[in-house]
Amino acid sequence: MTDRSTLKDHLAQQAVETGLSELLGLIAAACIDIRKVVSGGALAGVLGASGNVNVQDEEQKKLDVISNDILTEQLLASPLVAGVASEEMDNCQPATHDGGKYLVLFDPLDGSSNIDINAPVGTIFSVLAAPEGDITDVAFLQDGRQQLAAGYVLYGGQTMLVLTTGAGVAGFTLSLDGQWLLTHPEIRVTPDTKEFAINMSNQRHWAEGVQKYVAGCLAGAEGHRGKNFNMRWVAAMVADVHRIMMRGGVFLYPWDSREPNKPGKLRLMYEGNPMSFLVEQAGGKSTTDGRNAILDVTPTQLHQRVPVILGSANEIEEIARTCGV
Ligand code: AFP
Repeated sequence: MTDRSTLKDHLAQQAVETGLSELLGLIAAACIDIRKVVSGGALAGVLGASGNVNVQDEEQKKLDVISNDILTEQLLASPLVAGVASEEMDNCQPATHDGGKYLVLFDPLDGSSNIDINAPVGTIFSVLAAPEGDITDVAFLQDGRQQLAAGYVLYGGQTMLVLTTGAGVAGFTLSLDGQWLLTHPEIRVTPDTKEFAINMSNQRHWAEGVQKYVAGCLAGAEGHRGKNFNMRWVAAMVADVHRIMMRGGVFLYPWDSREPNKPGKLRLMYEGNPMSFLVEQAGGKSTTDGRNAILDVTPTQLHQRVPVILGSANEIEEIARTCGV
């Protein structure tokens, strides 16, 4: 027996509307199914490439496809859902029934390069209100401030769901008997940090401001920051953001010059927006470049990319100052 609140209790206590609460329960349940398939690994024959590429020309892993199918099938079966969009699908999929109130966007398995090495992966999701009329890709092009809920599930040492409905951020741990139990009632991102996360192998491609910021961190106590920094990079945004939720830090996947017509690697609708909503609800900050908030970016395409800088509020302000804004 436990006296911890379940996900359902918590949403009821927060007075989340019944439909949204039910929908979040469905997403959380689908993620338990994804957890089971991920855990099967080589025994279940689910590791390795699927042989396909996605709309962004990235190789899909078998588990990307399986996770995408689980979420798509389970969500579209619900009368609450009007349509879904995924990092792994070219276009949105409208429901075949009428009357769904919600749109769900997801990166079904973030951190694909971690799958075959048994390192952390996760699912990221975002919920929007469905507009009147036919559901096409355009219906999903709502800015990040319109999100009704966002969250992620981290398939790590523990399986955790971290969720916001716009009134703070709560974390739930999946119990051995399959219940989401509230373990982190009020997650706050510490305002100060000595930890940064960036893929250093791209250093030569970054803009000058980011070069200067990271050089300041690397200079440590002898440099102008006057303190030593630690660096971490899991290559799964879910895990990097979770670390920031737990102990602060900053995460940067900034603009770089590799493909100047692509303004970043990460996807606005499946990564940038949901993670920014979570981080801001936990007291952190998020920006594309130090000046502009990710949540204010007007989406023009479902698979749009965006530079992402987020985490501890004071450190994001330091980045903004260093980047000259
Ligand atoms: P996938 O979306 O293909 O799983 O990639 C993961 C990711 O978008 C994000 O989760 C990581 O932070 C980032 O890519 C890692 O990128 P690098 O491979 O360039 O380090």
